[in-house]
Amino acid sequence: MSEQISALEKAIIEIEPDNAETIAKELVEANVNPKELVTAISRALVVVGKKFQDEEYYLPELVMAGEISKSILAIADPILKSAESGPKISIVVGTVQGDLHDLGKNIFVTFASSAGFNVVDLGNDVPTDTFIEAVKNENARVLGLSCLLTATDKELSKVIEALKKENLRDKVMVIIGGAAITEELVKEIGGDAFAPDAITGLEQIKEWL
Ligand code: B12
Repeated sequence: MSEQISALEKAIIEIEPDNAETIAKELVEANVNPKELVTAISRALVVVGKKFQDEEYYLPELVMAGEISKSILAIADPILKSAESGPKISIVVGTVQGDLHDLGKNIFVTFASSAGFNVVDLGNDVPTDTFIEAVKNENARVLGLSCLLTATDKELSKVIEALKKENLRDKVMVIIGGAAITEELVKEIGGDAFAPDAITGLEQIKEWL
């Protein structure tokens, strides 16, 4: 079993979707420990993320690794569901209102889910009220906002102001990513961290919690 786990990690790292799916199916049939499976995906994604940061891998590999992980998680869904135990830390994520870009946010969602977080993905073009409702309902510890258009960056301040108004600002850490975002902007509008990429974002969240 541990050899197969290593083979699965290698297939993700080397971006081999067919191979990864075959191994994942075998592991599920062999009743793999779900925690071991998720940890393996996570470890592989960390390696892929490092390769991306070191410019050994580029965007297509990052996207593909995310897709492969998603399909493995889908294959493993039955055993993952049966293994869910105890309260999980919730992260609410979405792309701000007016912005339809969601590829980067989706990569982050895959990475964070693979790391074992309960990720509530609100999709794209998300109005402020929807973010606020979800933070409340999910008792979220982290709110992840994605924004790729300079035309929609005012939406970020709207969300942060609404969190303050609802007395939620102290309860939730706000991390923001996307092509329109800079560290300075995040500071200026009162966010907690800028995520230049999904892996760095996830590392920051793990540091917080
Ligand atoms: C693909 C794309 C599109 C696709 C989006 C498809 C989709 N489903 O997402 C389509 C064709 C729909 C599109 C439309 C438009 N686009 Co466009 N698009 C892009 C493009 C080429 C790539 C974006 C992308 O997916 N990158 C890949 C992902 C993986 O990277 P990423 O989003 O940055 O995400 C990473 C990090 O930022 C971070 N991250 C992102 N979000 C989050 C969130 C959290 C919580 C965390 C932790 C991390 C994180 O992690 C990710 C992975 O590491 C960019 C160019 C660019 N350089 O970004 C333009 C770009 C963003 N688009 C642009 C524009 C102008 C538009 C349009 C207005 C064009 C038009 N005239 O219609 C429309 C707007 C539509 C709308 N209302 O949203 C401009 C924005 C300019 C600006 N400063 O405002 C850009 C920069 C192109 C340019 N140079 O002009 N676009």
